[in-house]
Amino acid sequence: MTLEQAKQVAAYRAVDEFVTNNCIFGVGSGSTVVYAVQRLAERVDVENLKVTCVPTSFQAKQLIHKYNLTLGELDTHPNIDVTIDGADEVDSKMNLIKGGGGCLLQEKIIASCSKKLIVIADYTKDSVTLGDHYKKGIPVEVIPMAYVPIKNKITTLFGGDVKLRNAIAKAGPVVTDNGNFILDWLFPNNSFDWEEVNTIIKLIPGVVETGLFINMCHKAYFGQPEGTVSER
Ligand code: ABF
Repeated sequence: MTLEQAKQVAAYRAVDEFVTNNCIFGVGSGSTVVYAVQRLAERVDVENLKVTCVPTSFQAKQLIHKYNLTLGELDTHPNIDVTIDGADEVDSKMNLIKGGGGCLLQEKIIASCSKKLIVIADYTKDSVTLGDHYKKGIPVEVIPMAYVPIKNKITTLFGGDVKLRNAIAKAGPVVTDNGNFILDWLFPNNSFDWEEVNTIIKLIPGVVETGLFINMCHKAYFGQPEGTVSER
């Protein structure tokens, strides 16, 4: 089984368990979520479900349109029943690193408005501690004019290295859906209290959001190499 198939089985399981008629559904971002939206579209078609989809990114909004699903927004649907989203890493305490795809701010806003956040991922995202497998660090979305002082403050406070994320095949930094930059903090060890780290980084002026999702994830599904799905 390929990694793509592992993503697909996790996504299908989550949609089948958590999406119900008349629910308000938060649509995550990334490649695994594409399978969740495909499955949702099948179910809407076959079961005639009514589901309102609130996107976490421009990509998610495009997916909602592509599959002719009903688009909602927080202005009209501020209480979301369930959000299904990907992650870059999940630790044994259900702490998440998210934002490898650059959509962490809207993902966190939508997660914070959801009764349940369900993570879908392949088995490579399943870790005991953050950093076991994911080596690209913790994303931090920042106001562009402040990226250098924020970078310096994070390394002074916690060590490690902080890199401004650059766009692939294009000169210049990645610009998020919200017009901000992303810093990736390559943390020096995995013995941090992540809740404390998240609070401290968020208090630095110019930081908009971090990719640390603490105490937000209700359940995670990991597609396995042999085609099964493990859950936590
Ligand atoms: C989003 O997409 C992000 O928070 C995370 O960075 C990424 C996971 O992508 P994929 O499903 O492609 O691994 O959920």
